[in-house]
Amino acid sequence: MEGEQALYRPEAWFRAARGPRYEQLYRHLSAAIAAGELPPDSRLPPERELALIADVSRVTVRKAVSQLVEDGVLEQRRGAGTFVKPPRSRIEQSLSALLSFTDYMRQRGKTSSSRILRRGLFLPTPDETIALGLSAGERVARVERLRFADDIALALEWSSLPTDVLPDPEVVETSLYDVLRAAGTAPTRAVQRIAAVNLTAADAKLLLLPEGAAVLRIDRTAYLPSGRPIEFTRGLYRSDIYDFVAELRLGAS
Ligand code: 16G
Repeated sequence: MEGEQALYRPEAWFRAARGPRYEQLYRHLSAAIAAGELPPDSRLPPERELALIADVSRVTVRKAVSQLVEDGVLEQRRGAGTFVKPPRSRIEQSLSALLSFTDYMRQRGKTSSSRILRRGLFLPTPDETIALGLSAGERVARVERLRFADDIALALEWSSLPTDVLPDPEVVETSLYDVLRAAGTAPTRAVQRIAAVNLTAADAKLLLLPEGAAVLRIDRTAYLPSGRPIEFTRGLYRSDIYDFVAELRLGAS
């Protein structure tokens, strides 16, 4: 109990001039949960007790705790208290099969959905021009989405395609690959580049993660059988939920 209380004492989390107390307490608890110092199913002290140990007001405790509930790392169980939520099962995604987000989730019996952040025809960036082999003056079709599985925000994706492949980005409602398949322009090969990055404040807000949280960034360039690149998608994927698995064979090149 003593050891447990030390986690909440002001010495453990409060620094003068490092921002509001509720924010510091929130970040501290979030890190303690991520590090396993507060293991799944452990119970937080009741609000009044926690306020006493942490030497803050109950309002401060409530604000930090409700943010963690909103992040999905704590849950309030009626009549029992506030608990660390057990981790979600991880999603394994094969790096050798060319599937879409909707396909992966369907395979796992999950319901996928998307929130469209922006869609339309734009002037391409130099990266898009190179990845898609666009000519000078050509515009690019873009679809920017926040992607959910069973209502949990898992990924942010920015997809760019040549306008003859996707003349009207507005038609992408759920699955981009379903739209391409229907038009006979689904890619058959892709190259992916994977990196670990830290979330900016704006992206963290959308994914309901703390700012700076580590995520996987995957850039996919996908090609038609002719070798023409028709999709460039940059995605940020929750690394606490996703595992990208690659199968390796001796002698294969
Ligand atoms: C996957 C692809 C992404 C593609 C999307 C299409 C990775 C790393 N990325 O998320 O490039 O645009 O699927 O999904 O797998 P949709 O058909 O459900 O829109």
